[in-house]
Amino acid sequence: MSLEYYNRIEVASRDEISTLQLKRLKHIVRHAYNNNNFWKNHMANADVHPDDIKSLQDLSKFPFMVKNDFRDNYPLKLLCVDRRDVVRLHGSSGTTGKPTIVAYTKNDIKMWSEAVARSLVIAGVTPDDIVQIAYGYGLFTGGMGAHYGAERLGSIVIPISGGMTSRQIQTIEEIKPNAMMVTPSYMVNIAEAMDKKGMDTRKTSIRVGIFGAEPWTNEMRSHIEERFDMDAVDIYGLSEVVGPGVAQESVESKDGLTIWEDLFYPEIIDPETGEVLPDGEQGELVITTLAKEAMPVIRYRTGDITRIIPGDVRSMRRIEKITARNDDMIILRGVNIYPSLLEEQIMKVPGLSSNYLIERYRMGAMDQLRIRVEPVDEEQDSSRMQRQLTYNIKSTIGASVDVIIEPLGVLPRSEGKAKRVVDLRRYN
Ligand code: DLL
Repeated sequence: MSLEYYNRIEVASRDEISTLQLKRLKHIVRHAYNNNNFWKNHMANADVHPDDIKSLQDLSKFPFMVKNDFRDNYPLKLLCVDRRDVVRLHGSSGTTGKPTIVAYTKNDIKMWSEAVARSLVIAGVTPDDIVQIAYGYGLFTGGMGAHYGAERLGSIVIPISGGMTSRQIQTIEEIKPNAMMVTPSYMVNIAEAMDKKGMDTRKTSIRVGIFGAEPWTNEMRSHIEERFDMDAVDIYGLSEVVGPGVAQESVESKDGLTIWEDLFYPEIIDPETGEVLPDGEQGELVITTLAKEAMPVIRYRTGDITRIIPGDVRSMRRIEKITARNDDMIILRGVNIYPSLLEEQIMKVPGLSSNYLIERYRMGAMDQLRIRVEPVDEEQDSSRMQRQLTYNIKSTIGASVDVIIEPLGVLPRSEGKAKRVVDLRRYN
């Protein structure tokens, strides 16, 4: 354990951590029940009461909370504190219907900033570093969340936000950041723009990239690390819980993300039955906030698929890298396909870039899948890459998909969360 910690609890004994978790859990469940009607009814309907929490395991008797509970209680009906104590709102734009809003007290912002500061420490960032934050600022939690955490750590923050790619590059060139916080897809976009300008991406000052807000594979990690000659680590979070910084991969192991268990209590459930699964088994991540005042969540179903694994650089447990969500699985003629499995195969074909788009469409009564992908440059042999990718997908995933090698520059470039899957079925 060579990394210095931010807060002593990160390296405390397991006993000490669980004692603190239980104390906080009792408090948060009572806080929600006493101060908000949604929570009172939610618990009453499931026939449970705050007094039922005698051990951490008792949490499994409590009902789940889902994203729709946020939509149904939009904007502020989930508030568990006086409105005067709220200092900030964030939210998601809501691709389907109503947006969601989350609220924070001063203490919530402090807690969240600490979670991000801890995350930066295990990512290898120090107070002496300059951190360029290219997550979007605004209602999205990425920019402001990263910002407050990096400031809390004492680094120099460049709040550049997402977009303005040439300004990003100029800043990298002239202000020489040591760390970059950005979505992995936007980092690839920045690399491409630097190539176009004839700049050497391997010669920047950036030592580490803290990438998240969207799924990305280990193949993508190798690609980015190679391209920039830097370390690429994973940061996880979600707005309903707090934003970025719920869990973070360490630069030492790059193998699973330490979850800040004194603040966020993780469970893994079977998504079909709701049953809690033991550590090590794969299922849906469910989170209970242990220290959030304004809008605590109790057993929030994240939709993200992972497993819990033991701690390494900290006493706190880790979650495995999240490469799939419950709702992004594509079932193609009986074969289950996650977009990340396709990304893995694309990145393994020499000559293909990470600019790809998966299109679902219908031919007759049959669902079909098409992968459109660009080569790294015009020198590549398209028919070789087309054959190789089609064959690899068929032999590893077992599905027949159409592969189209596109000319350079036709696919959309990401400046934030990349949209990798497009559903065209209603147009066919
Ligand atoms: O994306 C918060 C965030 C900002 C995390 C910046 C990391 C960095 P939402 O917009 O609410 O919040 O989206 C949350 O994004 O449930 C996951 O499905 C996905 N996600 C976030 N981080 C990762 C990651 C922010 N590291 C949803 N790997 C989550 C895979 C991720 N998926």
